[in-house]
Amino acid sequence: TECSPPTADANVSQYACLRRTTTENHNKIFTDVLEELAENSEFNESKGPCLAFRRAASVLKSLPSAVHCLGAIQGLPCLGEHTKAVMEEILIFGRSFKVEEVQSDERYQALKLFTSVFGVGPKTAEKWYRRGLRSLKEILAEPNIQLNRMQRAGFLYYRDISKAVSKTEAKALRSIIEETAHWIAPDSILALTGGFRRGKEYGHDVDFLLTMPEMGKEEGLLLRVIDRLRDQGILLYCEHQGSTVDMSKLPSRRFEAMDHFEKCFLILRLEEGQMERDEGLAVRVDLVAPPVDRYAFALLGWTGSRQFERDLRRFARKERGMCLDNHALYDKTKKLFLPATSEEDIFAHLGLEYVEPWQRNA
Ligand code: 8DG
Ligand code: MN
Ligand code: MN
Repeated sequence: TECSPPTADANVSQYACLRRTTTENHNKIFTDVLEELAENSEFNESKGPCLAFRRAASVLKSLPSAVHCLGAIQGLPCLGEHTKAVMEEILIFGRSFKVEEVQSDERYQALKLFTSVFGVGPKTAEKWYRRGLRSLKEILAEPNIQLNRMQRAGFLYYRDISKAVSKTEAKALRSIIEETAHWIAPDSILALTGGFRRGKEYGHDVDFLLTMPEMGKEEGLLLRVIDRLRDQGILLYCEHQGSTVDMSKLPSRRFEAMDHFEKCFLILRLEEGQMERDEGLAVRVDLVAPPVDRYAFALLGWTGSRQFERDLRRFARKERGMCLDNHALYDKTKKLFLPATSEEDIFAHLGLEYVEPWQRNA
């Protein structure tokens, strides 16, 4: 068949922060497979291949149309030999044998299932797999397994929190938390972040930032909000982490490292009438409380996507000699921190055109 002209003339960047990626993905048949292969590589601790598959999927998500032949991806960045082989299978057979092999693998199935439980990471999942455990039922029936508090909540609310949260439900939660925060501090600021800020219709959780317009006034606010949510009877689970922000430190290199803001990982209950469903629903909520002078960095960092954030940091480091994380931007040449009161400021410091949140679905 005749090949459509290469997409490559669009001059697609290797950096997600130089691409615009909306939620409209024209190449889902490829990216779903590539992301599954990335996850499998992650389980096998193959960091290189994992990153390669994620980058490839991210590039394909940014394309304005579907790829119909291999010629169309010529010259695109981040598409290696493995990725091209997978894409060729899908183009010719309509399916990927490589991913089917992964999907039928017992270890992959078990690790995917175990890590779908809130509080269970790849390390714990691997440990359980090595003990011969294969199902969630088996884990709960195994007397020698000590679950921590988060994992117990993960199992207890598994049915609800493994379902996707809708935008309507996210907005209902936003109203509840905002009302609670305003009841405590009328000038407090609550912002929806994460996938819903990027315009996604569904998410695995709902992410918020909470701050005060005056520096230092945010101290103690998060704990009071949590107490109030508890009093209202909608707090099902709370893991609170105090602030460990140390501003003398340079921005961290490792993206996967958690930031140092005060935060809590919650499970909240949405009641009937607050959503489209006919029964109550347990929902995962992340609530982060940065001081206002860090707000722009926190907002940029928590809006995601993860791939967009990774590339923003990589771009800062490789192309600008700067170090970016959720707290700050540091210019290594000038040896100074670059302040910002908005996301636009940060893009400007980096010499990047502003990318709207809904264009960051890399
Ligand atoms: P989803 O919930 O719909 O699955 O998508 P998401 O909203 O994009 O993912 P997320 O896992 O909720 O993460 C939102 C952003 O927050 C993402 O860009 C990564 C960022 N993030 C941090 N620190 C941390 C952290 O400690 N844990 C998690 N889970 N995410 C973090 O900056
Ligand atoms: Mn989220
Ligand atoms: Mn989250």
